[in-house]
Amino acid sequence: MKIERIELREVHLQLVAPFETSFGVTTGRRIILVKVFAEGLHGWGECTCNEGPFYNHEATDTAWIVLRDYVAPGTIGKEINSPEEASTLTAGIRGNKMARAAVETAVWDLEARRRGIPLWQLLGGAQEEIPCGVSIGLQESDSALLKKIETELSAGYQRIKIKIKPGRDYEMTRAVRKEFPEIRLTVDANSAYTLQDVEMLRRLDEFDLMLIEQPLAYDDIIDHAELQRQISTPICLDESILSVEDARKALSIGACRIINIKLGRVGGHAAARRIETYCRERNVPVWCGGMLEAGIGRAHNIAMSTLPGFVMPGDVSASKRYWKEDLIIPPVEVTPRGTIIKRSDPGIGYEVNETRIAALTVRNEVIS
Ligand code: OSB
Ligand code: MG
Repeated sequence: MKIERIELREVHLQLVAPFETSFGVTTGRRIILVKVFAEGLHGWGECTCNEGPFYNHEATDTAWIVLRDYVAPGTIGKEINSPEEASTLTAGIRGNKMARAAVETAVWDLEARRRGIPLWQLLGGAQEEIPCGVSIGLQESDSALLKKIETELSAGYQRIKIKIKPGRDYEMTRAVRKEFPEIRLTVDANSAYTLQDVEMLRRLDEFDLMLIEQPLAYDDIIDHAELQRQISTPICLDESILSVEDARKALSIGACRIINIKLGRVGGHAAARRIETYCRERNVPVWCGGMLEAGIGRAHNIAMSTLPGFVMPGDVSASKRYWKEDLIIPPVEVTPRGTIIKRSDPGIGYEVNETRIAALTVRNEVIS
């Protein structure tokens, strides 16, 4: 197969509620969608970078340039025998994996549609139902947070993740644990701490957390290994893991015991599956992280989460938690037991609402 042309679109979508982390507040998304064309068919991908370079180095505007000037020209017109080869074509690009993953994941969707099978099947996914958790941003007050958690638990979600940052950590987590003594609970610091904070981080051991996500620097594994020696709560790395090589190194020095896999951060389905396999063979649990994706990115996350190594509830939740109306039909829905049931339609398994996408598009460009 040869990709003949790639269409980029930027769409603007308001979140139903602001989402606050240790690195900032997001009220609306500026999302790049990618549509790849070959053999009279097409596939869809979503670039999962944030608006600004605060989660990692990528941002909507820089990703647009990397996609337009490097990823798309490097992909178009080249013969590939499988979707795995899509990322080989752009392997010369350093970093910018979210931009590269947008095209890579679109090629997987296209290949699945070409074969008339669902993407999860093409990837080798097996799980029928995906266990779901929610990621809850920092709230105005502890009582607002407790209320939010109550709502998500009533919806059936199997695991609650709360965001922490210096000054909003020990006491807040204690309040949550006191109110909900039995729930599966995790915390995510998005790199807000250093080894100077080891005392507070060790006190979080009191709360029987499933894991603490990326407490230290976004590009670190050495200090995480030191921290893991000093706390009993399992460390889960997010920002630090960009490849299976990173996973191997982090696990070999004991920097984490669990890995969060995000399609964009690692460069697409092929890399995500390599990490999943590496971890599964070593009994290291993985789960699917989220980047406040709209429907196309969400559908790709669901397909990936059917792989057998995804044994912990992911940050893959219902469309309505994010958007008044999603970009796919039907929206992603979660069962009362806190699962998403995979779909059997070809490709990502959801219909892309092109009318709605057209209405929300602020710029588009076709590269051929
Ligand atoms: O660290 O997991 C993270 C959102 C944006 C950037 C980073 C993260 C997150 C989330 C939200 O936690 C997960 C989601 O609901 O999509
Ligand atoms: Mg995280």
